[in-house]
Amino acid sequence: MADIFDPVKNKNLLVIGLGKTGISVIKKLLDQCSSITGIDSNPGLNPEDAFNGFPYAEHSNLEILLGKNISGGKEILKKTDLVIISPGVPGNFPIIKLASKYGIPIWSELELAWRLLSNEAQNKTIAVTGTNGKTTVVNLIGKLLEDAANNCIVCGNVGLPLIDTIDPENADSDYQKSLVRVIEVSSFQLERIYDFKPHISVILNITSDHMDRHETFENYINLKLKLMLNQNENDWSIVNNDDRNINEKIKIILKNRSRLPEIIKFGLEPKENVNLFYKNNHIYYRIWKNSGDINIKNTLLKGKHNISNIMASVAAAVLMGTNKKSIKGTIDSFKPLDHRLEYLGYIKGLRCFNDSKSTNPDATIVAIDGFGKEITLIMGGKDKDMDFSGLIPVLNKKVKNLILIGETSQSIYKEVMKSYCDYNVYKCGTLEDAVKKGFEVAAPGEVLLLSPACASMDMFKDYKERGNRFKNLVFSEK
Ligand code: UMA
Repeated sequence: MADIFDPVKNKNLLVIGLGKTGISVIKKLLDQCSSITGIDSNPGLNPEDAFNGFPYAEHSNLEILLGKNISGGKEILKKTDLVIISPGVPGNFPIIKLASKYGIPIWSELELAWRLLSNEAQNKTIAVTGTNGKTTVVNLIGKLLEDAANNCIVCGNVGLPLIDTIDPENADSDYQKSLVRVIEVSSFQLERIYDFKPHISVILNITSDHMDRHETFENYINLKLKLMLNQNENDWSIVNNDDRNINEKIKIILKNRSRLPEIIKFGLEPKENVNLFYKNNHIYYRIWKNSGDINIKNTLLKGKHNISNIMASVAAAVLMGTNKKSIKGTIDSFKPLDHRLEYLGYIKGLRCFNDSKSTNPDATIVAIDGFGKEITLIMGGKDKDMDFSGLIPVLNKKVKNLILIGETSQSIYKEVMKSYCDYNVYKCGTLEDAVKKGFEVAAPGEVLLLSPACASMDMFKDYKERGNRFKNLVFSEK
C-alpha cells in the first residue's frame, strides 16, 4: 500500500515561517523527512513557545534559524529538495527568490497537505474563497453537513491548517475515510498551489484586498479564481452571479478550457441563468436533479451579503446530498460568528456592535448598509495599500461621527477631507481613546460600531484580539 508520506519521504525540507502553519508542517513531517530546516525572520521568536510542548529539541534532523537576514541562504538551499512556505510570507522573501532561481519546488501548505490526502479524501473536499464571508460560509457549510449526520471538519485559513486534519495512523478508520474537509482558502495560500483541486469550489465575491501583497487587483482576481482552475467535469464550482469581477473572468476561463467543472450560480434576483435565487424570504434552488425552496425568514444572519452566503452554503449542502428539512433547521439555528457585526447590547444609551472581522473597505460598506444615518464608526488599522475611494461616499449616508485609529488613520483622513463630508472626524492614538470618544460624541439611541475596513496587525495580534479588546472596553462602560 502506498505510504501517504511518499511525496516528502526522505527529502530535505525548508519550512519558511514558524507560525501556526510552519509548526504544524514540521510536527507532521519530522519523522518522515531526512531533515527539516525551519526559518523565521523574527529574531525574537521563542521556539519553546512556538512548539508548545512538542519535543522539537530531541530531533537531531531539525534545525531552526531565526533573524531578519537569515545568512547562508545558498548553503541552506544546497541541501533543500522542497520548500514549504507559510501564507504570510511574501514571494519576494530573499531565500524564496533564490530557491525559484535554483528551480527548487516551492509549495504552500495547502498544496503539501493536498498531496498527502488519498484520492478518496480529495474527493470529499469543499474549498471556499472570496474577499468577504469565507469564514461564515465554511462554518455554515460545516454545520449543515454535521446536522445531516456527516463527519466533517472546518479548516484552512479559518485557523486550522489542512495538514492538521490528516491522521496517518488512522487513515483507514471509518472516520477519516468519511471525513468531509471544508477548507477556507485565502489568496495567500493560492499563490503556490499546483495540483490542489477541490471537489466543490465556492467563490463568494472579489473586491479589493491585500493590495500590498498582490500589487494589482487583476493579480488578486486571478489568484482567487485559481481555486477552480484544476477542476474538471467531475467537480462543481459554486459562483456568485452578482459579482461582476467573478462573472467576467469566469467567461474567459470557460472559453479557453476544455475540461471544466459544472458551474452552479447563485444570485439575489430571480434570473434564468442562476441555479439559486432569493425572493420573499425564500431561497429557490435548482441544482442538478434537485429543486425546491427554503424559507430563511428566521435566520439570524442579517443583510443581503448574508443571503448570498446562505445561498452558497445551501448549494454545497445540496450537492453533498443534504435534505431540505435538515437545511432549514440548520439555517434557523445558525448563529452569526463573533466579530462579524456582533451585537454587544444597549450600553450607556448606545447600540454597540463589534465588526472587527471587517479587514477591507467592502466589508465595512456591507456592515453599515443596514443602518440609518446614526453611526459613530471606529475605523482604521494596518496599511495594506488599500483603496478607500469606494467607501468614502458611503460614509456620508450612514455616519455621524468617524473615529480613526491605526496606521491608515492619516490616509483615510486625507481621503475624507478631499470629499464633501457632513460628519465629525476624530483621530485617536489607541482603541481605548477611540471607544471613550465614541461614548462622548454619539447621541442616545444611536449606534457605536467598530468596523475597521483594515487588518489589525499594526496594533493587535489579529482581528480577534482587536474585537475582544473592543468588547471589554465597551462592557467596562456599563
Ligand atoms: N514571517 C517571516 N517572514 C515574513 C513574514 C512572516 O518569517 O516575511 C513569519 C512570522 O515571523 C511568523 C510566521 O511567519 O512567525 C507567521 O506565518 P503566517 O503569517 O503565515 O501565519 P500563520 O500563523 O502560519 O497563519 C496562517 C494564516 N496567516 C496569514 O495568512 C497571514 C492564518 O490566517 C491561518 O489561520 C493559518 O495560517 C492556518 O491556516 C489568518 C489571516 O490573517 C487568519 N489570513 C489572511 C486573511 O484572512 O485576510 C489571509
